[in-house]
Amino acid sequence: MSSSTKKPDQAQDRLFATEQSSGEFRFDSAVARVFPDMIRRSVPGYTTIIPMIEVITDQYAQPGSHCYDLGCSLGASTLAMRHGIGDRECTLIGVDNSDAMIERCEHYIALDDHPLPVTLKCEDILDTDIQNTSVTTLNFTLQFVAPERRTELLGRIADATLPGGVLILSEKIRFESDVEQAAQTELHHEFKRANGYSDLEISQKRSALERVLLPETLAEHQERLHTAGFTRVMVWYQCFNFVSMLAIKSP
Ligand code: GEK
Repeated sequence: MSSSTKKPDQAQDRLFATEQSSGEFRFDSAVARVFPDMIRRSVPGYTTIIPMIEVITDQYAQPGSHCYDLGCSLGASTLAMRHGIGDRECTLIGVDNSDAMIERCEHYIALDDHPLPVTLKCEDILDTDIQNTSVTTLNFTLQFVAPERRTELLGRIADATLPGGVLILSEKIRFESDVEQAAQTELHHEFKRANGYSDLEISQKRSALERVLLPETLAEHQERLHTAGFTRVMVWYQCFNFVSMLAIKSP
C-alpha cells in the first residue's frame, strides 16, 4: 500500500479535556488529526448533512460545470459531492486554507475509489477564483470568515452560479430571542455531553471559538443570499442551532 492510500491516523478529540491557558481555536495539525471525531460529536446533524450533500449534488450538478467545496477540511463534503456528481463531466475543486487539513484531505480522497479527479487548493476562499459553477458547498465554513467579507464572497459565488445552480450553506446560527438562544445553546451542550464531552471541554472550546466562529441569524443569512443574487432560499435542515440552507439561482 503506498503512503497516499494508507488511512491517516485518527484520534479521539481530547484537545480541551485539560485546563488550558486561553488561546484562539486554530485549524492546525492537532485539530486535523482529531477532526472526524470532533465534528461528529460537536455538530448536531453533521452525519445527516454529509450524505444529503450527495443527494443535493446529484440533483443539481450540471455536466460541463465546476463544483466547489469551500472550506473542505478533510473532504467529507467533497467526497459526498464526488459521488453525487457520479459520471457527469464536472470539475470538482476543494479549497481550505489549513495546510494540515489539505495534507490529510489528499489521503482521504486517494482512499475513495470514485474515478472523478478532485483538485485540492490550499488557499483562502476569499481568493479562490470561482467560475461556471452548478453546485457550491460552504458546509460550516462561512461562519469562520470575517462578517464584513461575507457579502462579497456570496456575491462572487452567486455571480458564478449557472442558472439552475445552487449553493449549499450550512451554519451555526444565533437567535434573535434571548430565550430561544439560551434554550438552543443548552440543547447543543446537552448533545455534546451525550457524546462524551465534559463541562470543562465544552466551556474551554466555547471560549476558544468565541472570536473565531461568528454566527449570524437565519434572517441575516437569508437576506444576504437574496442580495447576492440567489432567487430562492430554503432551509432544508435544522437541528438546534445548526442549519443548512439551499440557495437556488433560477433557471
Ligand atoms: C466538512 N466543510 O467536513 N479559507 C479557506 N478555508 C477556511 C477559511 C478561509 N477563509 N476559513 C476557515 N476555513 C467541512 C467542515 S470546518 C467546520 C468545515 C468546523 C476552513 C478551516 O480551515 C476548516 O477546515 C473549515 O474551513 C471549517 O463538511 O470546524 O466547524
